[in-house]
Amino acid sequence: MAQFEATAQKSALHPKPAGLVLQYGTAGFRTTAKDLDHVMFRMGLLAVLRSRRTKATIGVMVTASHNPEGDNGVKLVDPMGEMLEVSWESYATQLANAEQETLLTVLKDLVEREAVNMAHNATVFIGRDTRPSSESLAQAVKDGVAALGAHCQDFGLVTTPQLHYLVCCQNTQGSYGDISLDGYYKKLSTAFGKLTHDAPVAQPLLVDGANGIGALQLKAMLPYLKGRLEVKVTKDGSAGKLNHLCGADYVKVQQEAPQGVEMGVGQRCCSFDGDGDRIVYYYNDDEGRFHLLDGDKIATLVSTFIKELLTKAGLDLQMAVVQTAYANGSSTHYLEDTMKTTVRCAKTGVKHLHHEALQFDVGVYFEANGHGTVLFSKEAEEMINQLAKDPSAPEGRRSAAIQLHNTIDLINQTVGDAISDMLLIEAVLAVKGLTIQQWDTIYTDLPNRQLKVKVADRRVIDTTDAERRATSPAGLQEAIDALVRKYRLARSFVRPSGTEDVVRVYAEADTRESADALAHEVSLAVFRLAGGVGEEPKPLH
Ligand code: 16G
Ligand code: MG
Repeated sequence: MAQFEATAQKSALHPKPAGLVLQYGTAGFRTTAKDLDHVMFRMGLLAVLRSRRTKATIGVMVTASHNPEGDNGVKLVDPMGEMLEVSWESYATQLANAEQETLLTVLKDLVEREAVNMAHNATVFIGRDTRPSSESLAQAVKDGVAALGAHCQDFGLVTTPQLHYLVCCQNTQGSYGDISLDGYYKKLSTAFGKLTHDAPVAQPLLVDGANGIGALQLKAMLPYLKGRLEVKVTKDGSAGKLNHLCGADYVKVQQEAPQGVEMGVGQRCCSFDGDGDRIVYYYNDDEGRFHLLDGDKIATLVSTFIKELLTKAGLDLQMAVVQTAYANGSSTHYLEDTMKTTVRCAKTGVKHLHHEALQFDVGVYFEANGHGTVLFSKEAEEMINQLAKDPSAPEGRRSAAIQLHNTIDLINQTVGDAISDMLLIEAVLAVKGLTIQQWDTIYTDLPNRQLKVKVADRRVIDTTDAERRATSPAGLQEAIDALVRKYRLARSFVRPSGTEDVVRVYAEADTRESADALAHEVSLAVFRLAGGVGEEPKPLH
């Protein structure tokens, strides 16, 4: 235990601001960068223990995703590229919040409870986004890893999904792909080339990189896609702030194009978020109207494509689309009633969707905000690969299986990946010969609005039914139900944010005015019944 004494001493070089208490949120810790140095050091420690416990490499990503540039955060990546196991989140919280004097005890308890063998080798992969604070915070992670005598490999500036990919490659001894960025570029670009081999090259795509790491990584990858895909990258970080008036979250929440981007009429455009794990598409029509194609439209496009291939291949595999309460009602309706697809609703947060998607042979999961991917079970992959290789299979079935095989290679199954999703969408559009306008008309979104309300303590709100209903405070759900009844095709729910100190409100209805009015009225109900602070919410119009 002498090792722990030394570790605790080194942690004094990364002091915790007295009294600061942070919660492990939906996807790790996130707050102003200046409050995170001690958290990073301690997450370095946690990653080492997790690595020893799982006997595998663990990833640590320094990023605050779509948050403002001055924030930062940290996400841990488990052995197969999944997010940190939920049961370890409380260890993370305990470590992050321990005062200097108790850190040693917290460490020892964890090691004992999880029976971590401290003699075991440990490896930690580290990645970071382009925030000015990320480099020194990544250094704090490294100090933590070193303090427990473990080895770390720093991949520098990478997207979150790239780090997930690298961790998965490492722990599968390279069978998921080569353990390098070059391996990532090659795997995806080769699959894209094969999938779109017989399709014409489309008009150029305009990509808003949110002034972040996604832009840098996409640019690095473009040479590999030469002759197959034409991309123009804007908001590439050469001017302008990270996520400021641009990026996937801005476009989705504001329902407008990134500021200062020249979009041609009808031009296909997309936006990444600050760590490259979300994507949304959009275009302006010839009347100057903005059309957003969000995660729901992406899930619809991708699941339809895969379903058609499965049918052509004659493979009887169970496919489902997993959404959250934020999914536009029209998308759920279309998937269930027109496409006859199984749809499931999960709680917000990738870990919940991912978990639900694993229940199916093929699980397509997307949050409306543009985070998502497709998971294929081992058995599904094997069936597809066998058929693709079977010379005696009828040509039509075999070629569909080959296309499915290429699709699997193009998808980053570890986690939602803006670059991989973009290539998948581009491939589907090219193969099916669809324009973005045609894709958009698959169904029409119900007008919707998202608002946030400040309350004294957002934990007073409890939800059930995948966050679609509030069970506390008393009377809130009844109030929402009564408001929803006033409008046509209406739906609304509220939930405490897992990343910000606010309560989120969602509403949709048949018209823009109704959706906005309903969102406002529900905000007022939250403000009054759940301890709102500051000024009462004002109507939108
Ligand atoms: C995190 C989640 C994202 C979710 C969002 C909700 C991951 C990797 N990311 O960014 O999936 O949509 O939180 O934020 O899980 P909220 O709780 O503040 O609404
Ligand atoms: Mg993100």
